[in-house]
Amino acid sequence: MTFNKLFEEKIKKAQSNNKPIGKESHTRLPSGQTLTEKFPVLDLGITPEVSLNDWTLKIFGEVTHELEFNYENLKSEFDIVEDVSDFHCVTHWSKFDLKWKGFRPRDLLKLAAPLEHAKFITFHSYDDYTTNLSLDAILDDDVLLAFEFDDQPLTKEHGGPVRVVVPKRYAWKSAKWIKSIELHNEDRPGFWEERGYHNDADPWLEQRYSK
Ligand SMILES: Nc1nc2c(c(=O)[nH]1)N[C@H]1C(S)=C(S)[C@@H](COP(=O)(O)O)O[C@H]1N2
Ligand SMILES: [Mo]
Repeated sequence: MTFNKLFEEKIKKAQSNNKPIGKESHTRLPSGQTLTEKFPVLDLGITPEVSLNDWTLKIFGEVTHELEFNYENLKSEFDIVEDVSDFHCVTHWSKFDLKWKGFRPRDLLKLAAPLEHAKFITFHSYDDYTTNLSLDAILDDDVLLAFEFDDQPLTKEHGGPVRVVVPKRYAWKSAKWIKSIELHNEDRPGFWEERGYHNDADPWLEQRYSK
């Protein structure tokens, strides 16, 4: 079987796997979290100025085809999907029912055709922020490259023109101002992961900090 087939099977599995990863049954609000109505802004304090017209996204590293997209390419090649999901920040606030619209990274990755040993990714952002995940973690239905929030263009405070949303992990894994996705065969800690945050960041397992 070629790896493309294997990768497509991974995606199929991800499609039927929409539960939080930590627990089979769980409360909607993970332990240690408090619900907020507001949508706080949290980042390193550098807000990159990138317009949707100038924005590009690269996929590089352990892939068969390194690719570069702009918004027009994405719109003409991939489905635009809407998803409503919850958001859990490690600083203990959670927000329910955030309405995102965007592209699925797995659709882009399929075109890039990850090499067989590529098991990990790094999101690189325009503010030089990075965060890492397993490749599997970003194949789920609810993982988006979002350009709209609440039916409006994503504001730059929240990561516009385009950010990542990974609802099943603490929010620091949801890279704002996404610039590129790098695939690796070995895991590489990102900005917060190097500074003591947990590598996996499952809110239902309270994976806040590494020991
Ligand atoms: N590029 C980038 N993405 C980032 C961050 C950052 O500093 N830079 N901060 C992370 C953290 S710690 C959190 S809690 C969420 C916050 O997203 P929000 O500002 O939209 O609430 O973005 C994450 N994504
Ligand atoms: Mo955060």
